Amino acid sequence: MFNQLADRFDTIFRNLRGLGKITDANIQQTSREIRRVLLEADVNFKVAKAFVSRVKDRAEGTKVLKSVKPGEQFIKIIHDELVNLLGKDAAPLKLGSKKPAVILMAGLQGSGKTTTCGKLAAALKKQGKSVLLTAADVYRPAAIEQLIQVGKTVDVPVYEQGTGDPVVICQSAVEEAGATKTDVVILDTAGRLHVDGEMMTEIQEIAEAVHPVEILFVVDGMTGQDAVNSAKAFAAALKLTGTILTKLDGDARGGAAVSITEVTGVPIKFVGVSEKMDGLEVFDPKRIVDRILGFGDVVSLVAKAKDMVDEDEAIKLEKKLKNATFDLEDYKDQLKQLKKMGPLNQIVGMMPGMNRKMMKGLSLDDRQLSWTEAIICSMTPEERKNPLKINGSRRSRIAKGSGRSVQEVNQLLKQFDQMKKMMKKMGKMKLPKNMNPKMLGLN
Ligand SMILES: Nc1nc2c(ncn2[C@@H]2O[C@H](COP(=O)(O)OP(=O)(O)OP(=O)(O)O)[C@@H](O)[C@H]2O)c(=O)[nH]1
Ligand SMILES: [Mg+2]
Repeated sequence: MFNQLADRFDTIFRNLRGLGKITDANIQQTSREIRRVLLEADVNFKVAKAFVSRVKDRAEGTKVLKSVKPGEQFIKIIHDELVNLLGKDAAPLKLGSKKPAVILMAGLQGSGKTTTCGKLAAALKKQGKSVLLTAADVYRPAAIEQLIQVGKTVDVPVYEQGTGDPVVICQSAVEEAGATKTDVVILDTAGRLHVDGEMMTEIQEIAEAVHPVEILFVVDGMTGQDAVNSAKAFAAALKLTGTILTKLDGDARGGAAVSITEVTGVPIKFVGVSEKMDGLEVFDPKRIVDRILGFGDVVSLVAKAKDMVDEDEAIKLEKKLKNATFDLEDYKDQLKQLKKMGPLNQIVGMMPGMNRKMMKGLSLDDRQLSWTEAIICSMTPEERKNPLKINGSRRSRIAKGSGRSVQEVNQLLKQFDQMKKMMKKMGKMKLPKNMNPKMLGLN
């Protein structure tokens, strides 16, 4: 997500960092570059213009500050203004106290509403809430069946009446949820072309009939400027409370994300990052900007690790690390956990100091994890406990058993040895914050 923006800002910053002082010429040049980067990333031109002028104003103010590192100051200004542009603070769902809380999903055809209904239901369920999904898309033939499937996947009930009146269906669903003391009702509505006045009227009627606490505009993040235009139309028709940007796992240039908050006046609440039901992330402007600007995103990384890694296991592991009794068996378990967290380049991209340029030099082959695992699996339990025992003939046996080369076995053992030494030194070390690709034998 935002690869292109990240790369470009990286270059601008590299030039800025070297500056001994900020001059008018620097400010002019950097402003021009930022404007170009934003436009190339498909940021709305009005938004880009306003942004650059804010950055310029503030940078001109710092000229007189004669700070020690003016370049760094300039970078901080860009950082802060980007955070402001993206909405400043994370905006969680506000479900209110009335039960059931109704969430209405609105958006263009194919924007990801039905998928996102499932993702939200799964997330709410994880928080201990009961959820009822509602099939209010009665126009597209397979829409109801699709939501039923989604409901099955996340194990949440689906309310449907076949092809009735969507307003009535939504009202009945809310009544049903009231009777069964369900916490949240999520309404999956039909996709519409925003020029379609009839469909717009229908969703307005639904909103009036069931008083949603959240009206979420779901928009395909890949569509760039079109996303901004449709956002305007939906914001005019409905009292939106937030936006969900989907498909940011693709090669979205990020322009929609950067422009849409300013255009709609409502925060981006979540972003969709995969087709799967766990592919929804809370949108936190500061963390996203840190990621774009290559400052790392430890919070997301830890949140991700927390979700995926068994807490007891993590505590056990931490103890072992502290006492340096960590062996290859533990290492193998650790690789398994890491594999669960998702593609490596995504994870490493969240690490502080690991910007995309640096990652390019790193061979982040997910298969590497499996190969390392295969090598460890070919060792005897005794060897895993005590890797020092693994002599030349054992090494070639392990290589044969795992289908990898002796060289790779040697490399793994060497890295593991270095890692243990490092752990002894560090003594007090917390995972996963300090998890670093070197330790995992990835470079
Ligand atoms: N890669 C990726 N694909 C997504 C994401 N969200 C949705 N999709 C895919 O986008 C396509 C459309 O998603 P739907 O959820 O059916 O969209 P919809 O808005 O309900 O579509 P209509 O009901 O036709 O208006 C599906 O193939 C989804 O799998 C996402 O965050 N990432
Ligand atoms: Mg749908």
